[in-house]
Amino acid sequence: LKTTVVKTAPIEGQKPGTSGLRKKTKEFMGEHYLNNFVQAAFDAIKASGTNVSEGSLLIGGDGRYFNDIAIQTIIKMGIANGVKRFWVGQDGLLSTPAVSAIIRERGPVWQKCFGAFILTASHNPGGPEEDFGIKYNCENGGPAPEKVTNAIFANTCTISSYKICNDIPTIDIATAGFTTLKSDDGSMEINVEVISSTGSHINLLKTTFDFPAIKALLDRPDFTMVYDCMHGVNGPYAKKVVIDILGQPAESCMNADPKDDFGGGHADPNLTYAKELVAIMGLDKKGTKIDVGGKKIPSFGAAADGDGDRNMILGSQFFVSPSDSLAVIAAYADVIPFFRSQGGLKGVARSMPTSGAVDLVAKDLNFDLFETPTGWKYFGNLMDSKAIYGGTDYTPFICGEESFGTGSDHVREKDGIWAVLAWLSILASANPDASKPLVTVQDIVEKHWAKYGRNYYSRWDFEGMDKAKATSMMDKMRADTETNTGRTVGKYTIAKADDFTYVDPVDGSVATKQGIRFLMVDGSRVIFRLSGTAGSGATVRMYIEQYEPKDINKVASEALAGLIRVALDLCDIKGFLGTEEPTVIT
Ligand code: VG1
Ligand code: CO
Repeated sequence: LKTTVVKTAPIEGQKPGTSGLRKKTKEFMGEHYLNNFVQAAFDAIKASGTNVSEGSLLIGGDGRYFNDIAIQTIIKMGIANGVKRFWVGQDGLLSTPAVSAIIRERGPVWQKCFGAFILTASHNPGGPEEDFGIKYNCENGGPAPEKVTNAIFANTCTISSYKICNDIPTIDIATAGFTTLKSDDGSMEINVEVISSTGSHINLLKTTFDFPAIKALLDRPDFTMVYDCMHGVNGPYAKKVVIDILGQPAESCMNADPKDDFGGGHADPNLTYAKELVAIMGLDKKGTKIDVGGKKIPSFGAAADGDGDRNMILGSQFFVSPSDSLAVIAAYADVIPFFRSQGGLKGVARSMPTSGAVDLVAKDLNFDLFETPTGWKYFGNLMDSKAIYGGTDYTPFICGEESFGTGSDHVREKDGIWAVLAWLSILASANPDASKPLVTVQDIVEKHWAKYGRNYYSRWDFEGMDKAKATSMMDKMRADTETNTGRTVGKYTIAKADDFTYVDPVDGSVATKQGIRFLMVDGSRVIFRLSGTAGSGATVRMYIEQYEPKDINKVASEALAGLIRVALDLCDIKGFLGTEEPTVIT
């Protein structure tokens, strides 16, 4: 167990984004690239007061290309940095929500887990020519907060060497069990435990939901479901739950074998990339109905991303927008035992660009409501407000983002399969009598709109843009916020233009420059951000929202057409980037 100190130099651009560091796989495989980042992380973890020799370090990933090699590297560097106990997901596989569940289940009771490295670039494509990523989660099971990611980044800018223990054999991560490594003189012992990828997470889901009620729904002869795992890490979890536990036919899960390039696809659950599922559900990429030529359309469809934390929910020929999904789940929280048993839902939160549909539910049902910047790391403090900070108790808690992320305080990450089970719970509660016609996903959403009104919503992504030009476009809007406030554009008057700043109500930390907002007098919103997950280049995100209290049955793209025109003019994307054609619309 000899530690080698390897000389290195800072590598530019190792700043973690919205959710970890993501780059081209080839860049990650370059000399010292992963090592520098991992050493920077260990140094930041130690500087924050953690004694890494006392706890366990969890490691796993979404199975993308380079996952296995990266895991071995992190073990070798972990040993050299003083870590004595490792837990590794079997075959190197762990979904992001499973990581959170494992830290929270095993961490407190057994060999305290101080954190986890998750090897994933989430919804970005994988493979040697595509993206790789790494993120660090803390002992509460949630993504490292900004002060930790900033410290990691600062370390990557000054690093001059890293420590690695090169004389250990490659650890077998394919078989569950222990590997013990001893130093020559026997004075030091290292344990690597390969653990079940699915066990902790599925145990938690079983106590969160009423599985027998969900099974009764799924067993109805008029109900079928299909869950597209898009060859990401979600497959083993979906199969265990849907096929093994809930007893559904094998066809209920598709693309459920994890592949290191996600089968060449783009494991991002939206109408554009989950093409195969979307067609099975009788829709096109705009969410409009298509002719399926007499084929039977399943009653319920869902998809997951590469690391299993995102979800898309579909009914038969019906798309549920993520913002609406969040609002509906919050409205029906009481049908889920996890919430009911704790006296009912108390708090809800959404990221700033997510539509205000959930706000209406919060107001109606008296939940505490929070608006946070994009990214899951901001929700954690709210959920831990009492437990860790001795503040107000906002739990039980539901949170979500427009980007197909939904979750609750059962873990500290968004959780794709949780959202699927939440929807199945809602459907089960709406269908107590199997002899009556099925109340569908569409019925539930339309009933919700009829009660609360509808927040028409769309996100336009412009991917692969020139970074400098995209930045100038954002800078221009930022500089113009004052002059834009009060201006009338088309039929909209801008009540306020600003750059979103978040002050964390729990610890007072401030996050600035979180998105340019145009808040219209009639309550409509137009928002612009640059993505913090793009592996290369820049992605401009344009979010458009318009509320209609009564007129709820329009096609979203038509309802929003006027506001979209205004949005394109406000940013002048044509002038800056030479296009008005988005690459993806969600
Ligand atoms: C995107 C989404 C954001 C999400 C993040 C991580 O970030 O917009 O809502 O939390 O991805 O999701 P950005 O900065 O590219 O807009 V995941 O499933 O990729 O970890
Ligand atoms: Co993800």
